[in-house]
Amino acid sequence: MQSTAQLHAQFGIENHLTFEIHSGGMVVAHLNSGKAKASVFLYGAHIASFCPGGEEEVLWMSNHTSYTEGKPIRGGIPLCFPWFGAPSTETNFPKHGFARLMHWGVSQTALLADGKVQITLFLESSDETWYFWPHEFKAELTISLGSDLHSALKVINTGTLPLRYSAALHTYFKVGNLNAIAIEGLSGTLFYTQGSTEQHFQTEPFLSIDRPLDRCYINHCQATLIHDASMNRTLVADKQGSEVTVVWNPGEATSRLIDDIHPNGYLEFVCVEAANTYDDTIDLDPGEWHLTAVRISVAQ
Ligand code: TA6
Repeated sequence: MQSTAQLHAQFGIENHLTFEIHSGGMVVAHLNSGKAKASVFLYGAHIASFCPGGEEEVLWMSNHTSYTEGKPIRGGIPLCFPWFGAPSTETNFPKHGFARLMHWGVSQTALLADGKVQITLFLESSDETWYFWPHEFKAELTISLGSDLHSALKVINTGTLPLRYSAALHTYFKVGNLNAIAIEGLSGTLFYTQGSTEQHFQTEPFLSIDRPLDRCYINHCQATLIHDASMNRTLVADKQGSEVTVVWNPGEATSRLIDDIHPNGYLEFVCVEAANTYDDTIDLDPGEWHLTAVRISVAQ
């Protein structure tokens, strides 16, 4: 692992990109495009903050997340790879894959001609990943920050055999009051409820969340808009390379059982996730790659 001094020397960009050690001991990169700020932990390639100029924070972070290795960070954008949900092999393997529990390296940073600040983090197959998943791969997360935040996960099959994976950019959007939001963009779409194989169809133009919800919308490629009346703003998640959108909020009872969600924290977020799962699980032949991306913005 590189020290923050080494990272600064090799990848720092004056006034735009700095590295520091977070109070929990993890390295965090701070991006500033002049139009927005964002932070990403190298542990898990975990985006923890996105704040467009003049706006409040867009991503929710739990006050109770521990920032300790071996435990996923709660909030922001956890990166689920190479499986989404429960492991299909060993039941003691981590839920949502191992990528969010590993240190990622930095491979490049740039200040682009259009003023965007970019950082690419990477994770490659190693003895540690082979223990969980016997495949040769390289995963890269490229974050580009202008006035919006673009996050793109590229997975490359670097081996000689085919591989299959599922993934998600598991975004926790910060909302003023869960009960006062209306989610647009899911109407006319089939969905599964977590743990069930029964399909449902959403007819309502807007989804309100007045109960625990864990849905996987399938064949869904369009943008999702979160209208938040209490914060007087609309958040937009527009994605590429993902045909499943997961919408999740645990509700009060389940959230009380999740030790790293602070009391009543469930009222402050909704997860809208760009996923590759169900029929959109990704198969890669040797040398092939796939990109899953989401652009997050505040509607003007
Ligand atoms: O994406 C929804 C989901 O799979 C839910 O079922 C819920 O468990 C959530 O992810 C959070 O998972 P985590 O492992 O981060 O607690």
